[in-house]
Amino acid sequence: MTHPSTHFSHAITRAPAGSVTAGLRAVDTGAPDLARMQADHLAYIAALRSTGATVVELPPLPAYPDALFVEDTALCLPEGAIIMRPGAPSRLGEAAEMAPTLAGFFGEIAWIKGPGTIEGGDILVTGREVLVGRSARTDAAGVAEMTEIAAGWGHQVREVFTPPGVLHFKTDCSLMDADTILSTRRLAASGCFDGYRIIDVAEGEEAAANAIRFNDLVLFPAGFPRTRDALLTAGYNLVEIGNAECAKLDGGMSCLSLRFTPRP
Ligand code: CIR
Repeated sequence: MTHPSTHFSHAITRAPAGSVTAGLRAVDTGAPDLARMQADHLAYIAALRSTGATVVELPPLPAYPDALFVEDTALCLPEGAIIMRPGAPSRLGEAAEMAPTLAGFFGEIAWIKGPGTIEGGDILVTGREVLVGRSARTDAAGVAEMTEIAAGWGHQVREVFTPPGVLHFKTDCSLMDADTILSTRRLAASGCFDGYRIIDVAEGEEAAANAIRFNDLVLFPAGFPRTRDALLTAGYNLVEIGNAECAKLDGGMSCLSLRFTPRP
């Protein structure tokens, strides 16, 4: 069944810049390999396009090493787009860079003005509500400002908490269909998904939790066979995308795109 939380006509991506080697990371496991990251990025875009969607590919932004992780710059809802206010100081300027592109698709553009901060990686839009996880990047004031805007557009927003040490709420979960969430056990244990159908990420494969449902496909990071098999058994169509280079910067499938359907 198609649903606005899983089915989209458009996506926006941004190509990685050479400066990506200076991207933020919690633990340094070595510099990402740009050529390999570019190849994975192209495979990701091809997978999005294979569903029939239009993908807008933005050029690299060398001044912002993390700018390929476009998801953090905005929240796209059917009624309009909300430009985020990233909590990482080095990423603050990325949001304004995204605004003109979104203005070409949405009549309504709202801005998080601050002083609070909020990043798109902390927001999961399900078939029922908008879940927003407080984290080291998303604070109470940022959640409150976003909530006021989204509520004005008719959305129910629920504040939850990202586990300590986890970058973003969606680092640990993904929407598979309007009522089904792929989640790590450590996040689901908080009870934040009670009432949803939960598919557990396999023990030891926590990095598989960040996937995206995009139209009839699930874009899934390569290298997590037990979680992949659980999703295949549950009946999802999967495409595996290499994520080893983005993972060095704590990035995953959701971070690499904004997904939306413009209102005619
Ligand atoms: C950062 O620390 O901001 C980037 N290196 C990774 C951002 C990942 N974005 C996401 O999970 N939405």
